[in-house]
Amino acid sequence: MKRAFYVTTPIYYISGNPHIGHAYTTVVADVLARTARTSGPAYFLTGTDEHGQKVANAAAAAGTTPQEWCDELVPRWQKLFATYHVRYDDFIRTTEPRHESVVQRVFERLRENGDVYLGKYEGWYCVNDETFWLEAKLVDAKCPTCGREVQWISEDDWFFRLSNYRDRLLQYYREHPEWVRPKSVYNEMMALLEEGLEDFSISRTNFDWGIPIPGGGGVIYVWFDALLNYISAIGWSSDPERFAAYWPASVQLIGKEIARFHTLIWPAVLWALGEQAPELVFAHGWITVDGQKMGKSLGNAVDPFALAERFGADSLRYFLLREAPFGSDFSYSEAKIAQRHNSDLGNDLGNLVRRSLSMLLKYRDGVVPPGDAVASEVGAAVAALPQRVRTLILSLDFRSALEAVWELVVALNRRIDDQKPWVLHREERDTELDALLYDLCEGIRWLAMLLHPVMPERTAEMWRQLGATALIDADWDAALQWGGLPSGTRVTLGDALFPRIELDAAGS
Ligand code: ME8
Repeated sequence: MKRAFYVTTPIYYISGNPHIGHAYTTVVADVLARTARTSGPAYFLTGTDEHGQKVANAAAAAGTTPQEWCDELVPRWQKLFATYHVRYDDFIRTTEPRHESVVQRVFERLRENGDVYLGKYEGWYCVNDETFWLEAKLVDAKCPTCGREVQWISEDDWFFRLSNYRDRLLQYYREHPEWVRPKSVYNEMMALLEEGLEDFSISRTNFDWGIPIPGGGGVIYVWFDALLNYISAIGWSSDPERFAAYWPASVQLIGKEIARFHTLIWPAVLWALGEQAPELVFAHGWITVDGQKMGKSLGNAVDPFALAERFGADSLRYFLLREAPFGSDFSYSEAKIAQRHNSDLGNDLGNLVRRSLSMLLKYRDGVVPPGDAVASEVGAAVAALPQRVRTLILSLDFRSALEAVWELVVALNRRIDDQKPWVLHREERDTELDALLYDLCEGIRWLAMLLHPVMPERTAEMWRQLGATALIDADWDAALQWGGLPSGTRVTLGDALFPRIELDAAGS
């Protein structure tokens, strides 16, 4: 079996409603998986993190059991992803037996080989982040990440021998300087490694909403449980052939606040199991509002459903990938979304499609004329574009990838302005007009395919208006040869692809 491009998102806590930050990481993973599929197999996993005190507290506050609470909330996440046209291959819930059995097996395996041992835990714990903190890391005696009160915990716990893996981690970081990106996060993790790593507790006895420790003695710490979703979903220990087709993951996407778990603890756990570390962990930046991370806890979360209704999910997907270099924080505002929508999508792309198809209807009854693929200058200029776009996307430089695609949008618009089809028509220069109209339609076909991973729904509409009958998500190398659109194809003009959104109404 050819090894698939395996991409994951964090699994989300279902302690409240999803917000646009959750859509962000998942959309990025979707774009990666869809792009990888243009040249081979891909597998995309997302899901929900359902155990732990935070979810148990949310359920208690709602007067329900944790399981009922989770069952009620999971569909909201699934609806969010459907609204944003996300096509995952698997959605894992940590309360599913297929996951729980793997976590227990891992625990037993590590207890047998001595990586897990019984000790006494005393220390500070933040329930909101489900994280233990050293006293020295607290800020004003509060959690350094979310600023909430921490609680003192003292109990007999099972520990994971993380300290044993420090040297191997250091060596791995030095030999693989690109395995954690962006560089700022790599450097931060390297600094933590140099300070030293302590063993950490992986069991809890003061509440019971979690996976039971085999043989009794409490439940497994939610983070230890959660990280294992990335391998339980693909058949670790139950389906070795399937597991080998996917692991190690190609890209694990996370927000930067959970880098410590994914780039220090996670590789060590994998090594303890005799497995490889993922190829890349990319810890992206935050969507911020007034300089603060958007989140449930700060009460500044934006409802992703309302947003999709207002701007269109595909415009938001485009905005999220185009607005800032991937990795950095970026501030969110409706005015900025409207600006991207109106300018890049409406004026550049939408108008190109509209102008081209209207001219084809006017001058050629909506039927694509024969072109001259060999002599086409645009065709020659864009021959290497698909490969370039794919490489940029798979190296997570979404912004540059979109800029590269826009070179084609700009080139086609410029050809209309320079060659003035209405003049060609008036002067009856039919061969030139045919060649131009053909290139415009073929260019639109290319744009629809190249932008399909980013805007799956709007590009499908472009495809429909173009009258294209082949598959829009076909292998790029085979389908993106200039001249691929058959002459004789009949186009139809539909509604505007990106109807203008007034800035005032969008809160500018
Ligand atoms: O941490 N900007 O779950 P979580 C960008 N269950 N991305 C954001 C964001 C923002 N303002 N807010 C959230 C957990 N995210 C654990 C993970 S994994 C084994 C367990 C995204 O519900 C981002 O990907 O708090 C972040 O890491 C994730 O949601 C956190 O989701």
